[in-house]
Amino acid sequence: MQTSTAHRRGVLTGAAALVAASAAQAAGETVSLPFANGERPMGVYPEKRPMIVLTQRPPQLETPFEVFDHGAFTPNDAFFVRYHLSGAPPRGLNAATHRLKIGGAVETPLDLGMDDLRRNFPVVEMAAVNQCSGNGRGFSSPRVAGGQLGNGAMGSALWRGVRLRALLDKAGVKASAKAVEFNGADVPPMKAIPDFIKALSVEHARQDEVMLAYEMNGAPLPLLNGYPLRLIVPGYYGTYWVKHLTDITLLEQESQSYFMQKAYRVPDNDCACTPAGQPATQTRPIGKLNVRSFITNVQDGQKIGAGRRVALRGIAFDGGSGIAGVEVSTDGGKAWTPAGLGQDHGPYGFREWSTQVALGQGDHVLMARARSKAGEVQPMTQTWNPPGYMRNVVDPVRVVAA
Ligand SMILES: Nc1nc2c(c(=O)[nH]1)N[C@H]1C(S)=C(S)[C@@H](COP(=O)(O)O)O[C@H]1N2
Ligand SMILES: [Mo]
Repeated sequence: MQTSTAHRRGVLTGAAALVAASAAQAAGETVSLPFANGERPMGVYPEKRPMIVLTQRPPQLETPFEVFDHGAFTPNDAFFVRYHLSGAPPRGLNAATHRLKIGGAVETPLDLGMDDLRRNFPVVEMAAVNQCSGNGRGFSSPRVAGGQLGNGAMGSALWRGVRLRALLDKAGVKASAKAVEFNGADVPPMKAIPDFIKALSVEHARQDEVMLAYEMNGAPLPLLNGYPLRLIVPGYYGTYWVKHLTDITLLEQESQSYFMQKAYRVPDNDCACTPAGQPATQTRPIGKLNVRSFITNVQDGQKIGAGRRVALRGIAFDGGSGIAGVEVSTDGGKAWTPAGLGQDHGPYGFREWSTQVALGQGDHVLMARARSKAGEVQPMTQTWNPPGYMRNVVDPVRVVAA
């Protein structure tokens, strides 16, 4: 998985090369996501195995779902990719010359190289799930605008880097500071298009788990996942995980960024939902991942053997309390039995689960339902919101046993 520097330089030629690469893709290979207009090409991109292409410019790539059946960590070459600005990823990124500036309401502005980060701050390592707010949006009903994603806009990795708090303490956050803004090296193609800038409260930014990562699963970050440095906000949706991080700015007021004030907001109520088809009157910035689970070894529509025990397995995660249990149903949600949980990689990572089921001849509806240690349980019916965020309904997997 380690990428040599020479190879890395070779791929840092920017968007033009990426488009060319994906045009030369896996000779017309396509996949069909199970919703209307779900036909997608597979594309070949630098440092990636063939991925499901949502858009080419900028690259937006989904992980082929079967990858999630192979463990609690998503390999770097299969990890999904999300960008907003058409020129992304930025050109010419190089860990040897990359700078991170910390400024605004601080005592001592900092200008750090990657070596400063590696040498002068304690190393931290953490498993954490990066999931796009719109993961599974393509399944929304009624349908919603936005990228029609299947369930491949998520992944868990072992992130290695430094605690954000260590940098903030070094810079000395002024008592007047309220928010911390994060900006990456990608820039809008035109003045009128807002830059991709995200913010956290100072209080959140100072939490133990918030970090800047330069490694992912034991290798440098792939270019498309934020090389050479990205923000990691365990338990929070991927929108906060700013890639190619260049600037951290302490603000004395709330961030006015378009991506905080206008985009990535959910209805401001307990369910983050509205009646289907209706807009929200009040919104708030999207926050923690809600509890979710997937069956990974059986697909909707699959035939499986009748009358003998067969394995059923998958993954579960939540916003950081950890998974308390996963239950499985083979009758569409009438009866539930607990599954066994796999190794605990920490409260922010994927938790594997497995069990065995025996199915009589005929049609069956399999389901998995996770419960978090905070007491949250996946809902049986889908709530709705205009941008199709935070989907976590229990999904039926229909199988035929024969
Ligand atoms: N610089 C930058 N960082 C970004 C984005 C972006 O467009 N530019 N998109 C965000 C969103 S919405 C998501 S879901 C995650 C996706 O991370 P990934 O591409 O590594 O999977 O990156 C976040 N960080
Ligand atoms: Mo996202």
